[in-house]
Amino acid sequence: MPDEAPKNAPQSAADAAIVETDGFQLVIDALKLNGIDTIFGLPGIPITDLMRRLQAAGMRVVSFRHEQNAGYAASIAGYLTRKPGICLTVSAPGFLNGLASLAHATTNCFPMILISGSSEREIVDLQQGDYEEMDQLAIAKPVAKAAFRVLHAEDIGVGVARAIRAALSGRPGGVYLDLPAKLFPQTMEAAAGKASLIEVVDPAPRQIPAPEAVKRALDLMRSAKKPLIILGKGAAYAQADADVRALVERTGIPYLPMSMAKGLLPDTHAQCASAARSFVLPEADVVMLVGARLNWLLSHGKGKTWGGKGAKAWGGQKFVQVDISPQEADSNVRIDAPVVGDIGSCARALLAGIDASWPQPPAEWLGAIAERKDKNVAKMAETLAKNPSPMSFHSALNVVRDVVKANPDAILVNEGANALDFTRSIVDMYKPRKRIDVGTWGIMGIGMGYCVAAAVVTGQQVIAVEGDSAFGFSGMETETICRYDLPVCVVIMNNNGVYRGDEKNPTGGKDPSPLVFVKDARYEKLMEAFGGVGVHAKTPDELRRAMEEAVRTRRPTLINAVIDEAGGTESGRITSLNPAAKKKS
Ligand code: ADP
Ligand code: TZD
Ligand code: MG
Repeated sequence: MPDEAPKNAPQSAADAAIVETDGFQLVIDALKLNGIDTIFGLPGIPITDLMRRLQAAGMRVVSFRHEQNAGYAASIAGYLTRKPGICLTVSAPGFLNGLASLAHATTNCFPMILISGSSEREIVDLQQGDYEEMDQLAIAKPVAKAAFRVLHAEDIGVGVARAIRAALSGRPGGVYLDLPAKLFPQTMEAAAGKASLIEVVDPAPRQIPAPEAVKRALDLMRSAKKPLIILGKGAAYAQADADVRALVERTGIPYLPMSMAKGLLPDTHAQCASAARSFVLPEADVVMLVGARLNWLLSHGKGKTWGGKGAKAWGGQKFVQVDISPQEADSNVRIDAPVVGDIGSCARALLAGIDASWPQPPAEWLGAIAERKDKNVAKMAETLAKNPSPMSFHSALNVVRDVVKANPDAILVNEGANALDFTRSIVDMYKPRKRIDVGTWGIMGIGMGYCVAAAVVTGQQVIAVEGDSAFGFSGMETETICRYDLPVCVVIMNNNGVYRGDEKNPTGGKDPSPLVFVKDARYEKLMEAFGGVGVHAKTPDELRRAMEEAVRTRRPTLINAVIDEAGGTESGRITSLNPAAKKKS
């Protein structure tokens, strides 16, 4: 009875699909419109269908075994790509599992969006006991750079746009986007829905530094007798690699890379002062920080590390700080020349003021550094050449060092205590953003999530060097690595425990020490359980063969490298922060 139908009524189910859209589709369309192509998450009520439909819409959807790992994956995907990494979780418990990664992203200045489904607002607010009831928005706020909730389908475009802009602009960070279950089935007219979406224009606007700030910084650097540049992971994130390198090379100033800035210039660069770190920090007179904060990782710019007489005394250095956050300067010590802007714009502005008349640093300073470097490198070479049985951290990492050198495009994931500190100092990096690790907090648990994300977003071989304790935090994701058939080679530095494996229960009781694990655990069987390759490596030769094979075949591989259980020290290299170790010393 076509005559009786209203004029604008759909003629068929297919037509109805064309004129109407729903909340699910609008979320997908909003993300796609903004170039999001990968989602890390874990399904369940109310986002199961969202994950299915994201995949159906052509997105890469990577499904994890625990939300914390999906979240860490999203955070590092954001760091590696400068697009917000997306983590999708269910409500309350899934959201809470993802929350650690949201806080981690904010702390490390990584752009990430945690999107969680949530329960019915009215019931949550009256605390009437909904399924997975929780006021997630309120809980996310203190650890997020920004947090938003969308209640109506027509606001999805704005909600996603605001989340993306908040994650990427200025100092990047973690953003929370709360999507209540009721939002997804809401329908609206498709054309109006499409018109409501926002493609974010210039989400990370350049920030040009003020000319007078640039001049102030250059004048200070020029006057230095013992200048030093410190490169941080903000500089690596900025992807202004050529300009940062030109800044270092044209000034001729020695530089220290922070952990994740290793490789921004090759660690083998003549101006790299890593091997003389404990000499250059207290000796330098003017220090330029580029995308690095003066937090605990740099002893807050004070104390003995910096030549201060006393734990909190200023060492007398002057500081230039190049950073996108105007609030960062003076956080710990006086910053004499803050340069506020994005690293690329700042590096270019500084370079414009460095001409042929720029004085190279005094030969005396460069010579003193070279001397320390040579001595320390020779000492290290001697240690690396030893071949004890069982393997030491050094003899095992000597192999990793060679394999990374032969595969400079591989991404190195690293966590643990001794397993972290030794790797950082022994394994040279050759290219930018190839080393990803525990970051600002020194957290355990980033390992397998980082491996998955690095392999998925870059397509490169991933090599993870993991403490046996560190690995345990995310070990189940070896299944994820196998399921997606990712080129990940995990090397566990297995010393039977946290820091070392030889601690005893002081009471002589049956329980083991809280710091040790099952002796000689066969972690490699975990990878075998899911169809990957497992190797038990007791010598450097066995380790080398297994790593070379993993890189050649790109198969998921776990190598259980057996390390002397008495080889580590408590807290790795950060004994100064450990009250127990302090007491002992
Ligand atoms: P590291 O741990 O390597 O020392 P931090 O995480 O402490 O590095 O510091 C990174 C700094 O880089 C932060 O202060 C952040 O504001 C800054 N930053 C991040 N992205 C940019 C950018 N694009 N331009 C300038 N500064 C940036
Ligand atoms: N929990 C979290 C989330 N982060 C942490 N940093 C810690 C606990 C404390 N911690 C460290 O700082 S390192 C470490 C823990 C538990 C593990 C060290 O043991 P490992 O490495 O086996 O990973 P080594 O090589 O044995 O030192
Ligand atoms: Mg260990």
